[in-house]
Amino acid sequence: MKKKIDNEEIVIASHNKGKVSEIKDLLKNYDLKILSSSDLGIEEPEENGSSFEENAIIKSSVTSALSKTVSLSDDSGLCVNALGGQPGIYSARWAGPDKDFLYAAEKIHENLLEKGADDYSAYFICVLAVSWPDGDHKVFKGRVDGTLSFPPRGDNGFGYDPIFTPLGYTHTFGEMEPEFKHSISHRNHAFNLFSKELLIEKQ
Ligand code: ITT
Repeated sequence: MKKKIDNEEIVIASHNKGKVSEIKDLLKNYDLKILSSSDLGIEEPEENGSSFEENAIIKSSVTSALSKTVSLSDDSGLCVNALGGQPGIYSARWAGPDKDFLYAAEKIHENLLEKGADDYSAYFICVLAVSWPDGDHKVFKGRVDGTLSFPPRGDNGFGYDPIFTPLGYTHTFGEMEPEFKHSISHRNHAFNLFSKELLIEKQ
């Protein structure tokens, strides 16, 4: 079994500010020095895997090898059932080079309208990968189910949050207080598995 990650440096292998801020918040009760790829000038590796797991491992292993510290990555995305799970691992790419998520949301809406879909169900997936400098790694997966609605609502969160309402709620993630979203999100579910196995809470 892998040693717990405690009282040490950890690099979040991400260039996405929204994600980094959510992960920092989730890590706040642990005795860790948290840096991100951007802080260390580590460039984004090419995400050429064919699954969330493969892409998460690419990001954490490259970052751990370069930083020589433990690295935590997050590969996540929105899967729309009526679109056969798209955009899925291509969620960031659907927003184009300008990372315009209103454009990506519109593209999803257009695709649903073109199909004449009446099923607007969707889910977010988050795979967290932890890599150690010795080459070892572990992955943890979380999911949250919900429904899409258009036009987008709410300025909180990031990415597809303004079009996603989790099951059992009436507000989109974009309308929820960040702390509340963090407590029910796909990222939180993956994080709970990760923290239970590998972290020690501060006394
Ligand atoms: P890094 O690879 O640098 O971490 P990225 O944005 O390229 O950043 P991904 O490849 O994992 O990350 O793309 C995931 C996309 O899915 C992300 O850009 C968001 O738009 C979307 N996404 C993931 N989690 C989300 C969340 O909690 N709320 C809204 N959108 C989310």
